[in-house]
Amino acid sequence: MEKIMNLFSNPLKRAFRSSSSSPDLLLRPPIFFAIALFVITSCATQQVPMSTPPGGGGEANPILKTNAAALKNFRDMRFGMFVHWGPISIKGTEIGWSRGREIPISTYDSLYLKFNPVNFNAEEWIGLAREAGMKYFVITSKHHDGFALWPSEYTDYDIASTPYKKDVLRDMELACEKLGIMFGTYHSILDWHHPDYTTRYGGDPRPVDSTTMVRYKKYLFNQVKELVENYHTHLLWFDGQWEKSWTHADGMELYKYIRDMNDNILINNRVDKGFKGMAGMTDSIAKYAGDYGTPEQRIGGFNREYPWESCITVGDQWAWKPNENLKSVDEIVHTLIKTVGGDGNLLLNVGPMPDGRIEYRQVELLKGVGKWLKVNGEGVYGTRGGPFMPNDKMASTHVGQVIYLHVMDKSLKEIKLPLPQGVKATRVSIVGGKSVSYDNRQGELVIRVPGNMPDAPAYVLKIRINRKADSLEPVEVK
Ligand code: H79
Repeated sequence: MEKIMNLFSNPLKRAFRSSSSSPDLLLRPPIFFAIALFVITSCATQQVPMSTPPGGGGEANPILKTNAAALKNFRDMRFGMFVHWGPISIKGTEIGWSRGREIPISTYDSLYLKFNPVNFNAEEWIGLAREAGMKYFVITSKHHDGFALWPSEYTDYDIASTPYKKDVLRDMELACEKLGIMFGTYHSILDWHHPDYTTRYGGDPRPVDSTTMVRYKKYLFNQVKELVENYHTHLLWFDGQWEKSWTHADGMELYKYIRDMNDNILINNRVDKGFKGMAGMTDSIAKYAGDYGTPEQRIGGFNREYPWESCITVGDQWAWKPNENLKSVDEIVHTLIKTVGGDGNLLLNVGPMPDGRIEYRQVELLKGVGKWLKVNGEGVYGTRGGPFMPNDKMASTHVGQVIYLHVMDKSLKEIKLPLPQGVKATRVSIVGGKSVSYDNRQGELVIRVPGNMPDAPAYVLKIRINRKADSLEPVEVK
């Protein structure tokens, strides 16, 4: 975003500087201003294209399109922190899913009476997200277990009824605002705890009455309104839309309800029924509501048409699990590279402990990713994926006339990249460092990798070419 803002504001600054430093400003003919205005507006429109995104409110709301500016901002951020947290962290089993399975329902539903995260410090969490190079934050305001992480007017099954009592969601919202991280909320549509929700799970014996879904929807909409109006959530990450209790019409209605309250909010595709399987994309974007696709526990396929974000855990589980197997810094960086190389965002999940702290091992892991991004973030933020499609050795991103080649396979001595006729490199360097030697050959660019590359999960080559990189068709590299 910073980069884009700079591109956007530089011509303005230049124009204002040259005019304000001139004593004869008022004597200049109007043509000067006309030219200046033309330069400003044409630069701005060239640098920040605002084409109509494909998503929106679904077939019931054909003119309600995804907010293009909000989507662009979201895509430019590329990397966010997902947090799954609640009373279940006391048991260390999976949030939502372990209710009535590993943990008996009555035990699960009483855990909140012991939830007392005395070491919780929102600024530590958000500060860690920032140090990891993340630009946005999404917290489970409510998971499938129905517990509300804020003092909700509409239920007593919430943070206010715990021994801790304090409004942790408010703290997170304020910490995000203070530290410049976008605040978002994960909210489960299904609610296996609520009496009016009409699908039961985990052997829950309560009878269902299909007419009560009307009441449940009211409850859900009211809680969403609290998140929008009282907590200023910028992103609603819905989940649990797949059960028969929730319909396509309900999805479109909820999408419109939110956009009518605040047009800048982004809403994922799980608000509606278009989301199919964990590949996470929407079948018919015009039919179903949602602004972007949500591949889960996998890197999405290369796709520059429909925006997407992969959500992936640092360990095996969404909520905290003691002694969990964690991924390595290399694995996370490679996952990020392949994701942005496919033109997606990465929402990396951590599960804090029941006392409110994030486990030391997870902290170290995130800091390691941040260290890499501090050097190489130029090739991540504000970029788009391609033209070289991601594989296990490398992935690419681009901005303007620059292609960033993220190389994960450090054994490569020479890299051959296919380029169309007439497209040539004019400079190749290591991001933040020295030039690299290369040859423009017939239909390919050959880069000779220097011997002493930095010891990092990947290195990034900055390849300047003689035209805009988004004019190149995506291509596979061997
Ligand atoms: O909130 C996280 C998951 O709880 C939720 N979406 C992410 C963001 C989710 N929705 N669907 N699924 C997860 C797939 C369900 C997988 C399951 Fe299992 C297999 C449920 C029970 C067995 C693995 C083990 C996941 C939960 C327990």
